[in-house]
Amino acid sequence: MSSAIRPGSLTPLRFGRLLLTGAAGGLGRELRPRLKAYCETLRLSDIADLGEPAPGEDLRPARLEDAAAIHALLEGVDAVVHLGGYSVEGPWEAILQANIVGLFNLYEAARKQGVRRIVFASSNHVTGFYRQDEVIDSRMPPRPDGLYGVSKAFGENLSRMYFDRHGIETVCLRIGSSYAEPKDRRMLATWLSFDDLERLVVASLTAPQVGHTLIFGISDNATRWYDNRLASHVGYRPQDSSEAFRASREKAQPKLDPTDPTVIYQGGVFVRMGPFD
Ligand code: 15L
Repeated sequence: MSSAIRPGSLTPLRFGRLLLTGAAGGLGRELRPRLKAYCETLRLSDIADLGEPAPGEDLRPARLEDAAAIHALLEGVDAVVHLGGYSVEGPWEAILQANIVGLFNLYEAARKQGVRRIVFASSNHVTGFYRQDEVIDSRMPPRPDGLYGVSKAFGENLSRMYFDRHGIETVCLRIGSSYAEPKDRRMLATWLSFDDLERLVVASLTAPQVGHTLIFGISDNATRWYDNRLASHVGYRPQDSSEAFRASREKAQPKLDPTDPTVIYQGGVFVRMGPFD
């Protein structure tokens, strides 16, 4: 990891070349302009259109299931923010290729190319079958709420193995609901503002030692389902809260059915999604 001060800037350069996958997705588009301040070159990859490169950007379209392409993608990279993959519940084959085969390809490429730090977009759906009246931390066993959650639990285990066997550090972000605003009452607990997303990713990239860490990606919300005390070494300090939206979201959803599984469990509607008809 090279460190230098960009001439005329107070922002210290932390990386020569930083790779952001899934750069054309919702969160990728938010992070793309924000991560530029932390590297000399920001390499961007996705299967969707990445538009035109801005100064300091290196566009590299690639399919995660293409091992040779992913090997080349990681050449010369100092660290990876991996948002790429299938990001919701869906058909098993699509999830298998992007989130299982694709993640193996990414970690094999990291091992062979000498990449030593990865920030992996996991999800709250790894633990979606815990109840909304429970507070969980990273010691609790996974309780994935669907095939997407299972694939993210696989990613957390794969990255754990690559740390234990090969010393590649990973912070697994169990991202809640990262949008401009919380969309419903459930998101009063799961919301992650875009500014806090940036804080979380940068802390995960720059913390001196992370080993293999699981951290819940949430803002400083009053409704607490997640306890991040075991990840305090990451140094993530959220500054936003969903409280500002409570009145409007509770007004929009005044009554919740306490027998509805999407109200009982933290995964919300994901607990009844998936190809299980
Ligand atoms: C996720 O992991 C999804 O990627 C995102 O689109 C939201 O559905 C989020 O979970 C959520 O639980 O709100």
